[in-house]
Amino acid sequence: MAEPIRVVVTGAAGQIAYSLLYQIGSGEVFGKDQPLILHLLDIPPMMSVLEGVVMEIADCALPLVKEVVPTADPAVAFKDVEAAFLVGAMPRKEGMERKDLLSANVRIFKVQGEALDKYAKKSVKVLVVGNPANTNALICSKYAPSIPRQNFSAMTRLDQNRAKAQIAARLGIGVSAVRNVIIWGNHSSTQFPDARNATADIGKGAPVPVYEAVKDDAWLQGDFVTTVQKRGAAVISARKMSSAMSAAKAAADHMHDLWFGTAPGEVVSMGVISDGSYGAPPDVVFSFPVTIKNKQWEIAQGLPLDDFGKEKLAITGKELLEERTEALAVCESCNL
Ligand code: NAX
Repeated sequence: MAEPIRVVVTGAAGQIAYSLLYQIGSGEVFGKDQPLILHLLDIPPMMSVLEGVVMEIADCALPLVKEVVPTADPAVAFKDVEAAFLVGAMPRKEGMERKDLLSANVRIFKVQGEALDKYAKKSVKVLVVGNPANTNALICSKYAPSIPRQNFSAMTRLDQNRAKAQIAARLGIGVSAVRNVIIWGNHSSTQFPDARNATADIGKGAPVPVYEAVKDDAWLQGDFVTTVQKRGAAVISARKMSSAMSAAKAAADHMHDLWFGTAPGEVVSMGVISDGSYGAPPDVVFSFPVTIKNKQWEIAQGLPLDDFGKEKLAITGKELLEERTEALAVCESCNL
């Protein structure tokens, strides 16, 4: 059997981690023959809750899990890790301004960036889930200069999975029959779920473009987009808690694809450092369609983007630039 790899999950006492840890431990992310040492980071007041999570992992009797390291110390949490799920973040509290939220998170992701820089393997793959995920990933990478910027990504896979499920339901087909729906931009309500490049296998020979199969451009550019953009709020309103099971599944999908690559002809969406492709602002973490090979992503080039799409990309790009300006101002004003 292979040597165990060290994998850290932050926010490990929270609700997303509660679903995610089982998926990692059961081999769904890194493979069924990859032993694991799980590092679980949370804040000091959550240590007793974390103890319960550790007991449950033991009680799952997962053969791949060789050791569990619960801690409140980033130096321990990030030591020699090869994969990092940064789930823990400061949640938005009632009456909190975006500025305050950004400021609290800049501090968290600075500390974690520095700890990754100092203690993690240089090849570590870092997935940021905690919101505002794109800008948190940017800040984390800024404070980890010895780790390639390529190795940081932010999660928009939940949005992609939501978009895919909406189209499959509309066409009355299975989710795996829908491919290449793209999420552009920020993981926020300005994101652009785009079906222009997507295909659907509707059981009549080769897959057809989703626009042809749905035959309702107004829906694809209207209700479909807003449903995906507002899905998180809809789940909160129904469940009184934010998406957790689906968020954990998406985090597992994202890291799995980083590890094992994408299928031929398939693109997946993730927030990665922008090189200005498709007119997106450079040097923000922007969700693009990517292909992955040998654990490296590449932005898929040359995909069609109409005027409607370009307009949507401009809106979400502008929001990311504003977030970056505010986050960097926090770094400066606090001498971080
Ligand atoms: P919970 O509040 O259930 O758990 C968060 C955990 O993080 C808590 O246990 C908390 O103590 C811990 N934490 C806070 N600061 C920490 C720090 N500095 N170091 C380590 N741990 C720390 O939230 P949960 O529902 O699990 O959501 C976690 C994050 O995911 C939130 O920021 C949320 O907004 C974000 N989401 C991101 C999504 C995405 O698609 N990118 C979708 C789902 C989710 O909304």
